[in-house]
Amino acid sequence: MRFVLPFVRHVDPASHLLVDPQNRIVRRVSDMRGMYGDAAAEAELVANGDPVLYDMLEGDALNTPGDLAFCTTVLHPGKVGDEYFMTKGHLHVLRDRAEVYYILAGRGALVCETPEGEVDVREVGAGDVYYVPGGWAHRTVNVGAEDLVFFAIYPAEAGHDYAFIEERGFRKRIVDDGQGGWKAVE
Ligand code: M6P
Ligand code: ZN
Repeated sequence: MRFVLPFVRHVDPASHLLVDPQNRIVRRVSDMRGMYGDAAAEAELVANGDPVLYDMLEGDALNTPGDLAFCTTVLHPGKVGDEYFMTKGHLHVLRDRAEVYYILAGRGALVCETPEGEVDVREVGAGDVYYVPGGWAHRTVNVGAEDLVFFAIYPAEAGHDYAFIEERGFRKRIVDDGQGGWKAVE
């Protein structure tokens, strides 16, 4: 068995950003075609600048079973129609692998669902630790006016399975409640 050496990385306490990420992934509205409920609003945004929804700053690409992967995600504020900006959401390829989110800034709604039909929606803010058990698809939604920034830690071998979400979506959508807040709708 070979192990990596211990190491230190840095998340800037002011910006909350992971310094010198190994990889950066940017997702725009066009990367999530068909995932928002309002197709016309989605098409209009794509045609008008195709804004960035979120940036993922990934730490060291460790992929040996037993290793942990980590990542800072910056999810910007905004809406597609009345639906708040969100991540794609995924299950883990290895279904029983869990994940921890530490919320660094902003306000979010975390939507978890199982393929069997259970649903769990929580509001979180800076300082909250959110635990995603194995078997739950997870999506993050920015329900605030500022960037939602969170640090995620998960087993390196877990893998991202987007097919389930792309095929049938999440049951709950997080939309503007018309009073500056949010509500979950079917
Ligand atoms: C978190 C972690 C990452 C994930 C990212 C964005 O940082 O869960 O593994 O990639 O959020 O989510 P998604 O992959 O669903 O776009
Ligand atoms: Zn995950």
